[in-house]
Amino acid sequence: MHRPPTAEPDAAADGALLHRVLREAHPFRWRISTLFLLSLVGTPLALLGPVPLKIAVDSVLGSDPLPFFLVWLPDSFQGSTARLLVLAAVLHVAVVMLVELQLLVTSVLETATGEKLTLRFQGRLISHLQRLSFAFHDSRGTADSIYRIQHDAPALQRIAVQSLVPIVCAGFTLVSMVYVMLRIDAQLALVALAISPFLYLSARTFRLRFRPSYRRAKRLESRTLAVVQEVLTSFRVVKAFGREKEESQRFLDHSRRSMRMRIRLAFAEKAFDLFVSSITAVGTAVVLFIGVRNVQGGVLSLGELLMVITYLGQLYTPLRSISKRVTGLEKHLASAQRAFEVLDQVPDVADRPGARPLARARGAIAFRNVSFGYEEGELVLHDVSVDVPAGTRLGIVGPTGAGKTTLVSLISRLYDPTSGQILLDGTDLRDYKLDDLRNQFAIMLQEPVLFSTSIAENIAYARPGAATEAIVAATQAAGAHAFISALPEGYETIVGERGMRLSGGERQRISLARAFLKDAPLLILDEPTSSVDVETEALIMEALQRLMKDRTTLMIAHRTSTLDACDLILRIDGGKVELA
Ligand code: DUT
Ligand code: MG
Repeated sequence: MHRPPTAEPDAAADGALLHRVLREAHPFRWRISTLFLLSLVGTPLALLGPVPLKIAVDSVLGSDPLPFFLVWLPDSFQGSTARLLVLAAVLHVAVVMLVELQLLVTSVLETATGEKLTLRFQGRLISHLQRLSFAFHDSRGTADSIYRIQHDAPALQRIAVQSLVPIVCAGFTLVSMVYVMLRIDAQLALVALAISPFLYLSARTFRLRFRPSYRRAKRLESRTLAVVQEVLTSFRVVKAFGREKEESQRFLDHSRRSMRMRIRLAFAEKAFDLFVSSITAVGTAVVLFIGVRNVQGGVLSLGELLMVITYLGQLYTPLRSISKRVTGLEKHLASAQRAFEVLDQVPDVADRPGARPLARARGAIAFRNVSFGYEEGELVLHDVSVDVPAGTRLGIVGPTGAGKTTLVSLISRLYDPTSGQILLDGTDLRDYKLDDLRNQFAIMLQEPVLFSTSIAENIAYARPGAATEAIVAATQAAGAHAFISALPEGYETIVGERGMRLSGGERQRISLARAFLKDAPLLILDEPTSSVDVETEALIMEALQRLMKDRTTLMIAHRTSTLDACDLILRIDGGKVELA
């Protein structure tokens, strides 16, 4: 159900995709319009480019009058060739500087707009990914999501800013160049334009031929990233089993495949460029041929021919850039589509319309005929009905794999039941606002997860901005203060990625301190003492006795010593549940 669509999209889908990109770019429409206008200024600037040369050749060396747009100059200019030469020289420098200035401003605005657009889109992706279910992440894998955010999302700016603006501008330049050329020499202009159908056809062929390859290249690259991620996050296991060589090999195998694909595509792109340039070169050659004949025949002045040739370059530049960018668009559309696929995933667990707020729950939990399975047709829990009055300390026992963790995951809505309902204080969990609901729980996971920051910040994760005194108090209550204080840097010790610089038992106690700090009405403890010795267990249980006071507690445990603290024992076996 979470597989990306495998069918390759057609041209209509490309249109829809483009439309969607433009909708994302809508908040930036003013910046993009400004960018567009700025880029358009490039056209008249480009038209001015060959004018100094024409003045020098036709008016300084020859005796033609100045071009029409310079007729306002005083007559003293018209008469003196020396002054005209200076004019041509100054004009040249001025035009070059204007062109460069325009390029500078355009490129800064382009980068700023593009980056902001991407950032906003990446923000949307990451918040959406966080709303998606575990089921989605389990089936898709984190590396693929990372790839989509980091490498696919920027395609939006490549399309909306770096492709569409230049394509439209090039279109304008093209039209004005055609107009200018037609005015100078209609025959030459038509000859020059005769190549455009070839360009169009070749661009089309290229797009159709390579569209699937771009999409495949993206898939290959994201899979390679998945291998890297897997190897590095399971580094300990890899080392412990001495499999470094095989893992490197696995990475290289994947990498090599995407490398080959990239080389093939790079070759195809450059071959296409070569083809486009050859076509325009043929156009230029034909114009040169006819143009020289026209000069010889006295139809065209030498200056005009030079100007035509220069303009021809400027006519072909937008033509070439349009064909290249249109083909480049294919690569970016492939990425954009992958990024949009993330947004198209509907969160399994979401706020119902009209969900109600919840300040602090009393803590009565009731399961009503709850069944749940991770996969369709494979139920882990069958028709569970249990009442847990507020303030109960419920111990949960059962063989491994029975569904204990699953049961408590349902209570904090990490998953929703396949059928039946779970009530908190008499109301279906799904009728509460999700954020409010999750705030009611302090959860201590079976495998404590820490972030690669200081111990203090890890504890404060339960309540961002908590005062140091509160953190220390929670830590003392959790029986972790002693070992933390003994560390050289105390609470400021950086725990390493996923807390790897601490022992299992140390991590468990930090996680317990989090639960103390959170001070939530419901407490969920998944084997809180599984990684500690008997002595520490006694310490933690003593701390827990205090924490469990006046809270509804669900504690998964195996040892009877731990379960002694509970009022009620729930036994899970074979998906069935019974109170003992
Ligand atoms: N299961 C899945 N997908 C998951 C998690 C678990 O299919 O994401 C399966 C594995 C197992 C069953 O659900 O067959 C119950 O798993 P759970 O983690 O709830 O078992 P447990 O009672 O907590 O076992 P343990 O004592 O080993 O923690
Ligand atoms: Mg478990």
